[in-house]
Amino acid sequence: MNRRDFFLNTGAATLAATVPAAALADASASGPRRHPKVRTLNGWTLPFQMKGGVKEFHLVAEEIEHEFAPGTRAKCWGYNGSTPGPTIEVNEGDRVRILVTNRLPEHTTIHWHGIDLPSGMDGVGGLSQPHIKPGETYVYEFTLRQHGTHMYHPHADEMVQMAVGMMGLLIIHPRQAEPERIDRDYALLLHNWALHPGTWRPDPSVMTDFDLWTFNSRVFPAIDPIVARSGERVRIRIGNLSMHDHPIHMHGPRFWVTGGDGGRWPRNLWRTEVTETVAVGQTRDIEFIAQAGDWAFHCHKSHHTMNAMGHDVPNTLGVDQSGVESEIRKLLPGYMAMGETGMAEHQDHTQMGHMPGPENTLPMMMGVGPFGNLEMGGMFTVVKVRDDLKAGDYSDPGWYPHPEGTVARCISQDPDFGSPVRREPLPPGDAPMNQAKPMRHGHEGH
Ligand SMILES: [Cu+2]
Repeated sequence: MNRRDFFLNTGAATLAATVPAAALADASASGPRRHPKVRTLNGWTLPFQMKGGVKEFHLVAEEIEHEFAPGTRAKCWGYNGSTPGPTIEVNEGDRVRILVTNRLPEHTTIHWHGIDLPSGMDGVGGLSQPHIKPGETYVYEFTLRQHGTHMYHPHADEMVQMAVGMMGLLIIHPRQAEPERIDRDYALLLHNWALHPGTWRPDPSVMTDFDLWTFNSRVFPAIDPIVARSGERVRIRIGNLSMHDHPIHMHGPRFWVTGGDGGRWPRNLWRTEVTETVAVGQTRDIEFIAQAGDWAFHCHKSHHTMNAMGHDVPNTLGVDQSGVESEIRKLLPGYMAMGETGMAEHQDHTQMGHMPGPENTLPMMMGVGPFGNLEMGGMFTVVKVRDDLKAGDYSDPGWYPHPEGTVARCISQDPDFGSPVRREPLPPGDAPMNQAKPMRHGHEGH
């Protein structure tokens, strides 16, 4: 049995012996807390005041200046100074009162997505309540009769207000302790933004072709890592209020899909997966036993791990542009022919300052790791698991120190190396591609 199977088969038993005592001792108003506090990547949790047995929260809908990553900011709308708004973390059985003050230039409401509540508290402007006009404060009050990963967002001029960042997470812990103890509980909200290159305000009219794809309104490498100690049980809660479905993929250990909008599923409904699609308007919880290493965690739609790029450019892959570049430069000074051998050179150019992009616009690819460029942006972060972390230590442990002999390495630089079995090439056809020059090996520079 290898290490991975060992953990998958005996994870719960292993953990029982390693439960950090600090997590058990943490007490809340409704008795001893058997779960760690949810950690919203790059985000925060809204404090409340206890008033006559009711947990009272106060959300403020307002315009904010938001940073997607150093180098790109925008005028967005959010709650209490941030997008996504602060996470509301409560317990099943709690009575909550949520004040909502509108400091936007137009009316709004808040819909408590997936919450079982009186119809008049559901927050659909015009249907279940009057709109909250600029300057007004409304109050919502209900008792939580469920648990799970939920969300909140406006239900008034929804297309605009969500496109510019108005959303947040609402997480309800179950009344009963969960049978498999969670050691670390992370949460993130998926979104997309049409922040066109050189502009400062997301464009709400875009339906599919977005510039930025975000975890909690941040793009890689400005997204916090997901940190854990080997053997810990980690939950990641993922909500999606974007315009696309996102197949969220994790490298390393397989995970179980253990719940979603409906709360934690009975164990016989759990699925072992390596990718789980989180559809628009859905939430999914995944759990895994942490395994030492640096593991990529990202949306598997490859355009969703890129930042701003043109989507209607001609395909230059395999096109020899050597004669064209100087001609185009007469019309477009600084034009750089790219893409003949692929797009990887893009990050080299932007990092060397050869290709300054439009103002307020991130390069398409970013992130530098211990072995070079990661060529990623958007919905990407790293699950960093170490053997020697303290319980509750969430600080970035740096890059993984791979044990000797466990890193893929170069053994030849000769393209004719060895005698791999290859299929016979197709006989020449009539297509004009066979008259074109063959693609050159390597990168000969510009
Ligand atoms: Cu995606």
